[in-house]
Amino acid sequence: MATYAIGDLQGCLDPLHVLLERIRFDPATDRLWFVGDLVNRGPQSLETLRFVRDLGEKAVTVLGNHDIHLLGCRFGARTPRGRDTLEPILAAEDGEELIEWLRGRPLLHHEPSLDWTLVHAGIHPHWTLEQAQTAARETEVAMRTTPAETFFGEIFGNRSDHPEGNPTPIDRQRFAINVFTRMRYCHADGRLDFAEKRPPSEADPDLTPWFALPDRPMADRRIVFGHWSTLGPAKPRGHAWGIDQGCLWGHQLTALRLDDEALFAVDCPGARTPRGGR
Ligand SMILES: [Mn+2]
Repeated sequence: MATYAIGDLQGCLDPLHVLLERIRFDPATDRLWFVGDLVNRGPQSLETLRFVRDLGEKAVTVLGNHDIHLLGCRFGARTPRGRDTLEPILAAEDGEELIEWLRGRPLLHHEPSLDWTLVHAGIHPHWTLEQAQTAARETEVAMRTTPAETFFGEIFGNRSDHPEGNPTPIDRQRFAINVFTRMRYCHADGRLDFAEKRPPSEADPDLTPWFALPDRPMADRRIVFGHWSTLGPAKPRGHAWGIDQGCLWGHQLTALRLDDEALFAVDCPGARTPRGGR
């Protein structure tokens, strides 16, 4: 029995099938953890969503920014953009079931027996595991129980960018979503940056990758994340593994076996050409 974390799919289902063959995935005993961004930009968003949903308890998925964008589009808070490939989901006969399933996914998953934590983008460098879990649970409950038009009407945007200074529950929840699904770099005081997407070697020197800020309470805990296809090779940075290897962009789809940190990768045909960086 093994648990594999799988990188960002973004609607690329064929490479996932090739990867599952490569790791000889056995649904009877193995488990899959998806880092989120199941949908958007790639060619098979609807089919990917159905496939992962149908894995049931054999899979864990956390929400990514593209998944939240899809929910925002469904509930009237966002408009699909030019390169989006979300229309087939919104138009599908089972679209509502898929949307409700997605809306029930967590922002953070922690498995004590493995001592691994799964998130899409990262965990705020000031947070302990317990603080991160509290922020995630509060936001997940609000996402499921607040009227969807209200919740998704409020949670987008950059205005919650610091762990302090979020006076209301919705400000805290917007900050949590920005941390768990969008963060790459932070300022020295822990404030989030939303603009820089380049690799650390080329980035604004005033910015630090979230996992490299000093005195991070979770520095010795194992975290697996996606979202950052320009970060460089899949490897542990501290104990944080970034495994988005840019499947959508014609690079690779990766699986990290959490039990022994063995890495598996398959080449991807490339659904999109980068425009101004990934
Ligand atoms: Mn992402």
